Amino acid sequence: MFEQLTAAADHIAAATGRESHDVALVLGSGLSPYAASLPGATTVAYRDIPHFPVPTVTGHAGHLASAEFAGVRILAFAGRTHLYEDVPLADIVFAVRTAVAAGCHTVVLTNAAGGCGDHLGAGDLVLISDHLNLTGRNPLMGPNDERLGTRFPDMSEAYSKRLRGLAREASAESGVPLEEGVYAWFTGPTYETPAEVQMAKRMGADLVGMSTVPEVIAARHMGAEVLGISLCTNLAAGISPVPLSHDEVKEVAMEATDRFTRLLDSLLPRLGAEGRS
Ligand code: 8IG
Repeated sequence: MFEQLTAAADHIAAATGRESHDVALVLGSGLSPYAASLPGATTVAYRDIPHFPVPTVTGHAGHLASAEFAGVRILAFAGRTHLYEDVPLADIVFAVRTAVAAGCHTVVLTNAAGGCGDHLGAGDLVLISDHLNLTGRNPLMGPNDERLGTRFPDMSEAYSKRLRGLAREASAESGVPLEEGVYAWFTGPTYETPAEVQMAKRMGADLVGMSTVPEVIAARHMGAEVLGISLCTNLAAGISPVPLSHDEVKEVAMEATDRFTRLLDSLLPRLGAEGRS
């Protein structure tokens, strides 16, 4: 794994002409257009990066973009791999691990998710304050490579308080409202039953989704600071009066792209100052 990550990070450095990057940005369903909107971005196809997994689901792209934005070197990932593709968890976290190997000290993970918190509605952007891993799986299961991180990583502040403060500043500056909530990770690919949504809600979840948590775990394992932002594209099953559809999700995501872009444009310049190598 370590050698594969090094090879992938070396390829990205050569292909982008940037020997190191500062901030990784993983773009969720419908949010990938942001990668192309970064000024002067150089794109690299996942399939050209050694050992890099290529996602299979429609609506998920498969490339990264490298750009320098307000002095911050950003590696933006359009398209990710999910547990429901039945691939090894090592593949699911490969992109985030590569980004940290490529120098990123900060990892911003975004996703589209269902909302079950009483304060949430479709279209809301939500700062993830913590998570519930309801899959029974963990990307760190198996032998631990001490070159990547410790056997038993602390998760008491998986989602950095400091970064959440910066996101709040970006929200105030950009005028883009930001809610806050706990994200529960399910395997998918089915959406939840109404009973499962009620279970998650009573356990403390405000959001339900199929990604992000393994990437957070891997990024924390490697010592990166993490920020998570969900786009609540739908009220979760049983809370919404209508059945969930992937088309509805895509429609809400498109409507939110502009707000999301304004928030990130204000946020990213705040993420560069520390830890630059
Ligand atoms: I978008 O309601 C989106 N992704 N698990 N449940 C789960 N994942 C989702 C949902 C949802 N909406």
